Amino acid sequence: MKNLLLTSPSNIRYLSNFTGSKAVILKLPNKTYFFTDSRYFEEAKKIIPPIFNLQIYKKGEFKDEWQKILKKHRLKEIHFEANHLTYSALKYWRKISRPVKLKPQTGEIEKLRTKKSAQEIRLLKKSQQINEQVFYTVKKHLKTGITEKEIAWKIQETAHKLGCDELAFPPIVAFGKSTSIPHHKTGPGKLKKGDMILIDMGVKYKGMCSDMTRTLFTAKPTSEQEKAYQTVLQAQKNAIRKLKPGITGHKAWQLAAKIIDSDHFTHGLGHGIGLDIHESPSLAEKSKSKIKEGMVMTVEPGLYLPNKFGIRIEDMGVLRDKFENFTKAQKELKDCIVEV
Ligand SMILES: [Mn+2]
Repeated sequence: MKNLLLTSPSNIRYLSNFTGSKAVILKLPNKTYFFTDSRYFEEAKKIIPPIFNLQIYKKGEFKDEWQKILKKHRLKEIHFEANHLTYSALKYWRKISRPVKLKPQTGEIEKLRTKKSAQEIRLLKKSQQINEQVFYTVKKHLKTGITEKEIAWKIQETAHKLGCDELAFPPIVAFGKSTSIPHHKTGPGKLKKGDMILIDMGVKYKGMCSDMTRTLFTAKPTSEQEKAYQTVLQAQKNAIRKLKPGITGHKAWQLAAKIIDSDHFTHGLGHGIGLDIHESPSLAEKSKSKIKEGMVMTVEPGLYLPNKFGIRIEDMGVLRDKFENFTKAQKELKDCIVEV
């Protein structure tokens, strides 16, 4: 096993439960060090599992502590997290670690994170339950004249009231034509009678993210809209029904892509979710990674007609021998028409 220098907050939290802002883990094959400064001593002592060798240093004395450990283990090289270290931070680490070589790696800890524990699954499900409570509360505020930003703010406020840590990502709220942009930037647009509405939202509860998208109608859908909606819904249901352990991310994507014309389905089918909103595996056209039992993921096909409208329906759940859906929010077309 490699010697790992871990600086990603999510990876640190995953291994140690620590949520403070200042910590570094040095993971060696037979010993794991946890470095934090004296401000976090009390918290670290309480929550860091005993397997960690806790190294508390005073401000300004980290370098000496670090070098002592490198010498003690006669390390030759350490692998840093290429996706989680800035260039200037790397220069610092190289300087204080000399003559030990620093080499990049990606995914060592992320790999462990793909299969969720029973506790993580419980929290992810709970996170999505709260997300739906937020959604149903906010839905009542959909009235003509309200702006996308005001709805986004209601989501934030309601999540806070319901005890969430924070949002999992800034919500996407799109009215009318803006629904045709898959990642529309929530703006000042006002809701008009007849607009379609797309809301993509997620909360963080005890560190765990949720993610859901619903597309709503404020008037009877046109036949084009209805046809598009039923296509996306059918594609999503087909994927949910047929997801099973062992298939590749590509195969999973195809379950929906063969139903929606690929010119209009312009993104992946879904993604792993956990401490981070986007984790492995990727359920996408070019993904060769296999989906496995115990992984928690989203299923979110979409269909976008530029300058007209867009539709996305997103649920999340855990893969057992089949996909167990956490998302209960209604998605049949008749239940997605709102009075504004
Ligand atoms: Mn998503």
